[in-house]
Amino acid sequence: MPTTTIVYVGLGSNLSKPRLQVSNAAKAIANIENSRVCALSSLYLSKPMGPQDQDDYINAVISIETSLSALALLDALQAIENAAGRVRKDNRWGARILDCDILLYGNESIDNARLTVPHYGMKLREFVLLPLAEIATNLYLPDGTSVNTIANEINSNGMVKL
Ligand code: A4P
Ligand code: MG
Repeated sequence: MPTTTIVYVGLGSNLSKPRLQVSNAAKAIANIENSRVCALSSLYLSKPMGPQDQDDYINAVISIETSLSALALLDALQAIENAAGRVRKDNRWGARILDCDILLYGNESIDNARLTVPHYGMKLREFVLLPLAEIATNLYLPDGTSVNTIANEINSNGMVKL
């Protein structure tokens, strides 16, 4: 029995029917090899972080149990983004069809050219923390931070749970 790891993935979309994009992404993630879905949060409607001349986002967090390495999982998630029609542009934090970010890979801290885990922005984003706290009661980050504590403290910024 290979070792498995619990992974949390943040999903976001604000183009091309975002609700459908996020639910299709969850279905595609359920089909990743050597992995199974543990939980999917509600969908949330959030104000854009970054440039304001873009539509609101649909966000969610999904947890999976996987025996894939973090980089193999990143490859699988990027293939799902590409299949959804994601075009990578230079405009930081601009509109996108689908973003799949690895938030947490077990209790590991990873920092290499392709991957930074925990995700660099997760502690500051209501559209990550609130869906994460919904499906991960009593979760702690590798640095010992309680997800519930920071989720309770963050400004929800008008985000709506759908
Ligand atoms: N990469 C490094 N670490 C990771 C990780 N933990 N998970 C690398 C996934 N990828 C990671 O990613 C660029 C490179 O980051 C990848 O090739 C991978 O090797 P990308 O998806 O092409 O770029 P990006 O997501 O546009 O960049 P960035 O700066 O990470 O964007 P953010 O920070 O994700 O912000 N507002 C709302 N309300 N909701 C949103 O979801 N999202 C963004 C994007 C902006 N505003 C938003 C939202
Ligand atoms: Mg991304």
